[in-house]
Amino acid sequence: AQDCQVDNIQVMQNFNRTKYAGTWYAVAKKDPVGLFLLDNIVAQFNIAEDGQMTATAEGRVIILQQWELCAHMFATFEDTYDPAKFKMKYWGAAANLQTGYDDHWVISTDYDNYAVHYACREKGYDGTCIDSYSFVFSRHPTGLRPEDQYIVTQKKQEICLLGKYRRVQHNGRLSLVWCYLW
Ligand code: DAO
Repeated sequence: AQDCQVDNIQVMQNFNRTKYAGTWYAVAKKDPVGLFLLDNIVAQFNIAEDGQMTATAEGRVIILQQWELCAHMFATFEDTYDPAKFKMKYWGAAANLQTGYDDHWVISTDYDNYAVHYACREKGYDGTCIDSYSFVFSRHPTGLRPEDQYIVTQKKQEICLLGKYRRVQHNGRLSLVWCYLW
């Protein structure tokens, strides 16, 4: 059982950022308050020669309640005492996109197929999270392999978000060309 205390959440043991690098497709997402990225979300993690992790991401967003566009996002990661816990500074290529400074925790990954990410933006007085978001990433845009589903479900439960995810579509609504036009 889990007590849902943010401080007690178990993250990936011996996290290896080099193996984590590369392209990940978001296949499920638990949204934060004021959600931003809607679907066709693809993140690319890079490790510099000095070990610094950065990322670029794109996804479909709606801004000002009606304008649909492709968000090009950039992120830099600060290391913490735990190799699987980062602080992520992010901003958009266009000024009207979201900026922020969030946790970026890698809960579990096999590096080759799936990854479960978690960020708590606001903790309540009782130590549980009152505004979180989480991505389930896959190396494959088609989704998780059946053999990865059990562990991902376990991890969703451990971070107290089981049943709170929606599926993230990859329907080319955000094709490279469409994205490039922005
Ligand atoms: O979509 O509502 C939301 C929250 C996500 C905001 C951060 C996105 C930009 C950086 C993505 C890097 C990889 C996770």
